[in-house]
Amino acid sequence: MMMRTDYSIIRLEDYRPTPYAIPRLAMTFELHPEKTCVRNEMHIEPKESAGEKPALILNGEGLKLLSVELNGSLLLSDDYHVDDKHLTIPHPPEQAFTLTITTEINPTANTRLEGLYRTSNTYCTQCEAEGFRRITYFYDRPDCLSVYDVRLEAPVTGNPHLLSNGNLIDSGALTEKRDGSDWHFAQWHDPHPKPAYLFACVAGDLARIEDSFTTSSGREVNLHIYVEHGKEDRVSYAMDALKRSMRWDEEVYGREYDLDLFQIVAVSDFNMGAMENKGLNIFNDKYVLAKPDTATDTDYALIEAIIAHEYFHNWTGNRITCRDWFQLCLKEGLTVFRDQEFSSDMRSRAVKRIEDTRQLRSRQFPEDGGPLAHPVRPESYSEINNFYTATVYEKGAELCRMIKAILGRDAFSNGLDLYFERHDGEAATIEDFLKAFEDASGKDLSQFSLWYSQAGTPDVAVTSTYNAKHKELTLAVEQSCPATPGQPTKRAMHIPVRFGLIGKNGQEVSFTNTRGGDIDLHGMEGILHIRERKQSFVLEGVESPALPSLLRGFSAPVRLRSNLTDDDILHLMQHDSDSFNRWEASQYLLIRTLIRKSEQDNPIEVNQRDMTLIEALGKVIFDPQLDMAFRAEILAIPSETDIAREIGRNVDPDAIHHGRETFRQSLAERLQTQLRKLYHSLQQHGPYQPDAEGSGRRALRNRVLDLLVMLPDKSGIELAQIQFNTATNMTDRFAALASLTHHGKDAAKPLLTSFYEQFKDDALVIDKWLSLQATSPKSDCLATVQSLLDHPSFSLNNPNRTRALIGAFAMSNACQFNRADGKGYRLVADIILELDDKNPQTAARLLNNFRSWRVLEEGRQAKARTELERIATANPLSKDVADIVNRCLH
Ligand code: 0A1
Ligand code: ZN
Repeated sequence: MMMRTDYSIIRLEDYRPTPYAIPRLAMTFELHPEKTCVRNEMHIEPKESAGEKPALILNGEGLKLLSVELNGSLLLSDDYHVDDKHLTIPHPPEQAFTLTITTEINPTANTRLEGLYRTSNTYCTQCEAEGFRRITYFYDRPDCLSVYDVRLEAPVTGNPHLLSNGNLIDSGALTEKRDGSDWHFAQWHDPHPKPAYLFACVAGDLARIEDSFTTSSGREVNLHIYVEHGKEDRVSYAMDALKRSMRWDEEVYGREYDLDLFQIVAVSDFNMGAMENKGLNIFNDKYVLAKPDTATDTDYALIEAIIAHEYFHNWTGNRITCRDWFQLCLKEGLTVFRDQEFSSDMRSRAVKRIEDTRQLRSRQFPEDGGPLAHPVRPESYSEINNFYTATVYEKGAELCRMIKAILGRDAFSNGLDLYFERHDGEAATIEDFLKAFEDASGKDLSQFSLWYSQAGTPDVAVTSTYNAKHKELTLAVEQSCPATPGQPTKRAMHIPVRFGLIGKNGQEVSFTNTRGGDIDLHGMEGILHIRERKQSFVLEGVESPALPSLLRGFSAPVRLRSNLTDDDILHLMQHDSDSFNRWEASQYLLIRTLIRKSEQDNPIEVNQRDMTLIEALGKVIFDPQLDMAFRAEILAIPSETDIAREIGRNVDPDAIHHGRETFRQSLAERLQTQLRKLYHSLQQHGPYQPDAEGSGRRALRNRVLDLLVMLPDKSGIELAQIQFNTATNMTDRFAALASLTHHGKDAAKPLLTSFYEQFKDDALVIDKWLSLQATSPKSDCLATVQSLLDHPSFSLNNPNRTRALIGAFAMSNACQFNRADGKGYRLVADIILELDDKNPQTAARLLNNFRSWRVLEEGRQAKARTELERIATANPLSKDVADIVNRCLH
């Protein structure tokens, strides 16, 4: 098989600073849909004064070069050379100089959505990671920090708003008409030096919603959110989340906003979730727009988290940025950690931790266990866009959480303050970050730093034995980490395991002293600092036999095994004082049961073990003392992907689906009377509120409904129909429709039609409608998806539509994507190949869904391989897709 392997590899060890600095630049954009002219006047200084001056090599791609001027004089083409990726000046002046480059670009033809592009008649930019080089020639790398002056010029009609980073300095009409129309300009100045990836500009006709925020030191900041006209009534939640984020960062991290203006623009064509450009965040409109009848509770929670995430980047990412893209987790891991903490403070901490752990296990663990595994700080890449991954983001956040657990809250906070103090205005590294914590705490993090360089999910096995005579409990621990691409062997890591002891009576059991290893004690709890491959920790003064409740709050991103029996775990599920570990115990038992069901010829039979688990689940679900969101989490039975991951090899998705459905049916049948009662008792009174209490209640009620719909007597179907027709919010309407659709009920069809009719002009709601149909486990799903590709509401040109239909099918429909006949793979591969030329970043993201193909049974593996090879040999093929497919096949 011929595969393209001619893509260059960038390595961390090859990092070299640039020989020139560009401390400031002045850009002028003459905006035109097909021929935008960009004049870029750079002040350039050699870094070393003595000796022969090296060549100046600037990045640039897809640009039409109009002119190059040096200190105001036009350069002849002999004085520089240009290839498809660079502009080189072999002999630049020895002293500081001004280089002015004028280029022409075509925003309308830009379907990659990197650089300057058009979305719904608005000009918009996306420069992270390497989009700036599609606007002008520059040092397009994060360690080149510059002060930007930006002038935007455009026709008044169609572009009343001209936005860029920083503060608006001047604006007005241009005296002369151009092409017969009136033009105007806006001049922006951003005083904070920034790398090119944080540059942004927007021009268009949008609605502006205004508010303001007074910082803790008393400065007034104007807040502007721009959305498409007609969507003004969907901005209030995002604005409120922004103000809460600003306050929280002041109160918890002592970080104040640093400009007079903070702007957010919501656009409908965007490759990712949002972008933290300095003072001008650009968002996928999915993560800004919400009102109760179009957005679900999940949408609201995501909006809150992403608004916070982008805002928090102002300090962790913008004020202190990354030296190079290998350090991406420096900004992303830390900022995810901060947004997770913010959401925990806004909502239920325990439930947020459960959600984040679930997410980490379902998205990051498969990445870490498959062909795309890479360290949190990778050491090489061919396409950086492919490294915006769950490992860099979510595992990166876990590493920050572990640092906090190891240092303790105060030393962690001092360490961060020191990091801000030392590196404000700089492009930093992971070494800088860890050093700040070491210096602030006096602790040695050198072994801990392996978490940044070793890929793979460590395995921790714990054997607990109680010695009644000595009143001692011994925890014998063994750690290992599977091989990952390029890393056949691993060193022992520093793993913090938070734990407590639960006695036979369900009470917490104390311990007085410890031996054998480093253990921090906090009241009835402790943290084991596992550092060796094999190690025994002894807890002394344990008066009665006790069970260890291990890895509380998922204190380290590892797989834990122990010698606890199912009965022990059931005991923890019922009595653990740590609610996270009660949920964890339920998950463990459920997964074991569901694996067993998937292996049985007749999974319908309910044995004593199943009954015990069902009763224990019932006790939690029906316990009115417990938080409803927590009860809903217990009722969210592990997904088919979770079960497949635990099985790990020779996976048959149909058997998993069948086993899981039968167990859920048994659960519904055995608990039906109480479930019905619970459903009715959770009815909404009063107006919809997207807060923790309201969303917890709806989550619990809708999970109950989903079980009731499975009952053979059709009463659940009727409840779902009534709920759909009488719902006062999208959460309840959509949940009812989802249950009917996914259980293949005939009643779904007319409701799907009426839903479409009601919302057909609302693209974000239509995305839900597309996803719902694409995630049906029934065998007609493939044909439905195929026909939806031709539906007038679908377009492959829009990333949200593509993800809603094809992304959802590949990521969240284990049975149908992994159909035994291979037609699911073929459909997704066809789309990847069609999309590759238009939008390689989105195509490569879709391809990620093939990453676990080797855990499947042989027949499916062969079908998946055929499609991967078809993609690998396609010509031409983008670097983005080639990188992922080659790694998947190796
Ligand atoms: N830095 C942004 C997300 C982002 C990442 C990559 C992009 O293009 C490759 C675009 C946006 C964030 O973390 O929110
Ligand atoms: Zn981010």
